[in-house]
Amino acid sequence: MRKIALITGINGQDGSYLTELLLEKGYDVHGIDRRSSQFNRGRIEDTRQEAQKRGQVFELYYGDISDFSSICRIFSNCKPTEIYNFASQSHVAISFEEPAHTTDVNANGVLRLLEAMRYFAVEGCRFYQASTSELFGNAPETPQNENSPFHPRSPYGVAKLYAYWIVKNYREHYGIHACNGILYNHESPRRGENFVTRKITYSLARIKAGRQDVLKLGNIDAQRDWGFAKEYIEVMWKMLQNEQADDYVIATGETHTVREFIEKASAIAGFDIEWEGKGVEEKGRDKKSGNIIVEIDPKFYRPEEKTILCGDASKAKRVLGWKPKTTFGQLVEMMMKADLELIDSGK
Ligand code: NAP
Ligand code: F7E
Repeated sequence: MRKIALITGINGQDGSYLTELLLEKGYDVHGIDRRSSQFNRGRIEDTRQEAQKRGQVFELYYGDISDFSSICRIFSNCKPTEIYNFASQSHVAISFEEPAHTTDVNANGVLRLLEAMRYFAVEGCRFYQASTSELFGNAPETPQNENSPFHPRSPYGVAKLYAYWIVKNYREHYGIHACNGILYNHESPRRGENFVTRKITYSLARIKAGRQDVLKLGNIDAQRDWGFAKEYIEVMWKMLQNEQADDYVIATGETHTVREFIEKASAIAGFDIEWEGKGVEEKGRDKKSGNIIVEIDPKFYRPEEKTILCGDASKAKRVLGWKPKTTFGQLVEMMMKADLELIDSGK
């Protein structure tokens, strides 16, 4: 049978890596492209041109998962055999600024996709939902696994919790092959510039080039379980190939602080950082130049993050044979070097 994938959020970090993987595997790829005032296909445009040269199917459709009519039109046009839902207002801090929009896209959007699937998708079509460690929020235990209690702490986490349950319900009630990938933070040189890892590497590269003075951050003692996005994509595909649909925690099992990320990245960028002061007054000074390059700005603080979000991915290892390979140090180096090159190239 021809494999036809539909990817929502195809222009995002994960959508772009999954597109490459599925084209390599010989899939026809269709993607939902949300209209914006500027051309926003930067992460996938080269791949699209190359796929078209090879004669592979790679189609984009304007649509939005808050618009049921657009979903129905796209489903009936491309008749997917696998659907990967990445479309989301994906920024946790911004979900406090746009709670209703976040809920409409991240919760109701998933319901719309599942409903459209019942009526327009081909028999046996499979569904992947981009779920998140933010479901755990203030969970009482670390590390978290598939059985840990949920306690989301943001409009983003609450909306994703609805999505998690509706996916599970459609699986149990209608027998749809639908999986929740409960993914911890995953990063890459393609990460959006307002997530903390990319904000650090992009800003340090700009400071190095004399195009920015200071990097302003919130809580630099916050800890995260950071993996490499390209490796996390592979396991999403594996989930949909497995006969039994299920939910999986995907993580490295290690946490690091934002501070550690800054220290490693700044060393690669050629800075020699030392910390002075405490709390909001803390600053990072480059010993070589004497310049302050990191400052704290309470604007970027989040509501208290008590629990250490760290995942136990042993079920994915046991059932799907997946484990992460890229270390924290390699991830920081890859991202820092990519941004130094990007800024250097003047693009
Ligand atoms: P991302 O780079 O922010 O991509 C999100 C994509 O969703 C973008 O292409 C965006 O379109 C699209 N989108 C937003 N609202 C939409 C709407 N109403 N209709 C259609 N498309 C819409 O996020 P990512 O890092 O690739 O993450 C992919 C998914 O995994 C997201 O659902 C995220 O919540 C979830 N997740 C991510 C992580 C992580 O660490 N990366 C961890 C756990 C879960 P534009 O390009 O037009 O903005
Ligand atoms: O924050 C701290 C902040 O915005 C990471 C999304 O992909 O992963 C991501 O959500 C940490 C937090 O990612 C700044 O307080 C300090 O503790 O990079 P982030 P996130 O909120 O963990 C989850 C799994 C998802 O599902 C989401 O879609 O860094 N932090 N200072 C900062 N964070 C940001 N953004 N900016 C700062 O200045």
